[in-house]
Amino acid sequence: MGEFVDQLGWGFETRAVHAGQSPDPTSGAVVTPITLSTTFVQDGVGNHKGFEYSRSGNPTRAALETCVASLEGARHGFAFASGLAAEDNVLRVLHQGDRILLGNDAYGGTFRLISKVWSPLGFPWSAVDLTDIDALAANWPTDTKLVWLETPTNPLLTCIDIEAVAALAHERGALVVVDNTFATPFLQQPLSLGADVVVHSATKYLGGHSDVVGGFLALNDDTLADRIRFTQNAAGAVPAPFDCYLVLRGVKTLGVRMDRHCSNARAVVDLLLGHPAVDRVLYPQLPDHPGHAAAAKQMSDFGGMVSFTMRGGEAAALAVVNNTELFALAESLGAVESLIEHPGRMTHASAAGSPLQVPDSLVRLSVGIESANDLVADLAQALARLD
Ligand code: P1T
Repeated sequence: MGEFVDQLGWGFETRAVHAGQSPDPTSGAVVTPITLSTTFVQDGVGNHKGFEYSRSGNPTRAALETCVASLEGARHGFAFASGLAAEDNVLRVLHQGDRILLGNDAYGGTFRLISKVWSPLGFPWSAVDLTDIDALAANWPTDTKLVWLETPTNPLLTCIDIEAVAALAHERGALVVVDNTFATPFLQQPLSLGADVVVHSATKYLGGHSDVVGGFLALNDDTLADRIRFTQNAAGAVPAPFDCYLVLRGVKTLGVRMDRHCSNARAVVDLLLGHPAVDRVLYPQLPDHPGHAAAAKQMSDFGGMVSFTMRGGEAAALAVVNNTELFALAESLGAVESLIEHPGRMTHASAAGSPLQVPDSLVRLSVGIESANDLVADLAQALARLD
């Protein structure tokens, strides 16, 4: 279940629509059925059609797992009830005393999971600058067993050289987990760059419509996959069949949505770059952006997320997020509708006072797929209303 071997050499968009999905043999239905059954009949003990009980495996989930694994170029895919459930599951491959290195910019919930749930259980962690490979090599804690990296990061959009970090980590005996939520497999395939595990919040671009919470792990190593499969079933944080259907449906349009997210983001960046109220624009395509070279090397485009700091500090940032009309003030990202938020008070509030604290003048945009002109006009009016 959830295993993918690319026998046909299909392109990305073809796999997004078809991998793991073929017309239902009983009815001819073109769309993968939502199989609600929790249990599956056995002809004799242990003699079944591949499914026994829906926590262990479910046909709708298997279709999703096969499809997203194929997009990541992975042999194995595992779907979870949320991005954090997927993250929690991968951390369970560690043993007490194993150190986790976390990039010094990451989703606040990932920081919270590692520092407030796993650390008290005996898993030390350190926040590190993953953009400086020489410093990382020189200061490498010898008990490190896992490096957790996001690229681009949430919310500063710093890009990390996956190949360089993976080479160092493997030389020192540590696994590399890449959170590919912001880039998506359409723009970046971390396993091909040496990562061991890819993690997703499927709630974001994979689902793409702000109507489902989900998570995903993709990987190639068979032994590691056996451990993940075991804990997926044993700890049981699996998604419902309907949620799997929603993510599967979203994934079919991932490529076309990402193209529009990227071009709309560029239009928004052009507005922000010239604006007197804006201090710094953070977007991986900009030549002076931290990790621009890594992004140019490992991504096929630069994504739909844009962050910026305001010259007027936190007050100005809070005013802008209140002033937009089309950009909705809300947490989350990666869906068709544009969102705006204040990371310091919202998504990254749990990182306050930590090495992952974000600037209070920061605004984060998830640029949707609406008409670019309307998005630019909305931001322009929101900025113009500042005094
Ligand atoms: O929300 P959940 O599906 O559990 O995924 C957590 C998660 C993991 N990784 C990244 C990079 C994320 O951005 C998230 C969730 N992020 C938000 C809700 C947000 O607004 O940033």
